[in-house]
Amino acid sequence: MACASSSMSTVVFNLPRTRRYPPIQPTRVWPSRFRCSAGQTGFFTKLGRLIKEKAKSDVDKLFSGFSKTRDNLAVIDELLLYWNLSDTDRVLDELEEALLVADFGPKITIKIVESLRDDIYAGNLKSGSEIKDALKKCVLDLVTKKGNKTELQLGFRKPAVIIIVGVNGGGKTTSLGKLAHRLKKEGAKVLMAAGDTFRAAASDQLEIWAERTGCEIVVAEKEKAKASSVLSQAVKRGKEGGFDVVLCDTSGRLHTNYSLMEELIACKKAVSKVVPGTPNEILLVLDGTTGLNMLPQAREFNEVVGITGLILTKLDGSARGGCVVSVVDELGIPVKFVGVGEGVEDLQPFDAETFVDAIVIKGKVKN
Ligand SMILES: Nc1nc2c(ncn2[C@@H]2O[C@H](COP(=O)(O)OP(=O)(O)O)[C@@H](O)[C@H]2O)c(=O)[nH]1
Ligand SMILES: [Mg+2]
Repeated sequence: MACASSSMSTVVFNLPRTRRYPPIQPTRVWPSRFRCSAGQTGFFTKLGRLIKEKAKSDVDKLFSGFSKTRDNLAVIDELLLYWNLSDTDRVLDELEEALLVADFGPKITIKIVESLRDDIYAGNLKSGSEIKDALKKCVLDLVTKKGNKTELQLGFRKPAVIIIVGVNGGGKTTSLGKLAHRLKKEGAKVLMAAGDTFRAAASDQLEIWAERTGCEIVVAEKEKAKASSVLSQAVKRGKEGGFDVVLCDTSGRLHTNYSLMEELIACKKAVSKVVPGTPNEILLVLDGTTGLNMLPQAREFNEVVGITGLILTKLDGSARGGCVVSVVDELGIPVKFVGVGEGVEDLQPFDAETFVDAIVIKGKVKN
């Protein structure tokens, strides 16, 4: 096992971990013309785009992931099926309630309902199905207007660095593992960095994901190592070992804990010293089951470290999928992935149109 001391005498890293992890399934080999080498800009752009395109072809997962939210909104179809002009106010009141229950939030809900009311009374919407289409368009506009950069932006230098941040238990480590799987499937060479040095079990959990996905991992040998040192060593290893992407896990932290939030700034600086321009992405993991309660923490994380994208997890267990719309509208940060289960395939690239279909498609409104 090759060992290297970090600049801190107390911390020893395994570089690289010599255990060989069998991949859970054969990885697809990237055609050689797409192969990444430093300075070749096309690879990362294609990687981001390809991962995003999969979202359109893999809609079933997204549909089942949002089934609880869709069930919540199914009442809209019933309402619109029997809509007529004299019934408008009652129907819109009920629509308002359905949107609030699905956690669209009061601001967005009022925006949507009032826009529909104006269009109905102006004579622009004349049937239930026209109202439903207008509703879908309204939601789509809201998610795309402020958050349209849903593809991973990995820059052009190798390795690209992604840091995953968020509160405890939100799904950071799990999402990192699933993301590694996606990137590997597209032919990227992925290194994991166990930057959650707070809990002893945290790096063990990430090691299991390394094993499942066939990735190499950098861990601190001693407990309570500085996260910034671990990440810095990992990015060095990534650079020397010809890795395409380094995925950095971090400890869960409350957005109200100032010193822990400062640690994230140190992590950011540490990786940018090794590869200028990194981290390319700082992805904030938000637990979808908390609905709109996630907004204050997202704001704080964004102010301290500058979040480039969101991963909304556990949407499979939540009927509050409408919060996606409010989060994007309030923060102006794109949702890049959604977690729809605990399996390795259960991280879906976020696609706005598929999302809107997944939450409000149910049945056809005829009139
Ligand atoms: N149902 C479901 N569970 C998830 C999802 N993402 C994570 N989890 C579970 O949430 C729990 C906490 O996840 P973990 O990755 O350890 O959170 P961390 O503390 O932020 O690193 C674990 O039991 C995960 O399996 C998801 O998208 N759906
Ligand atoms: Mg974790």
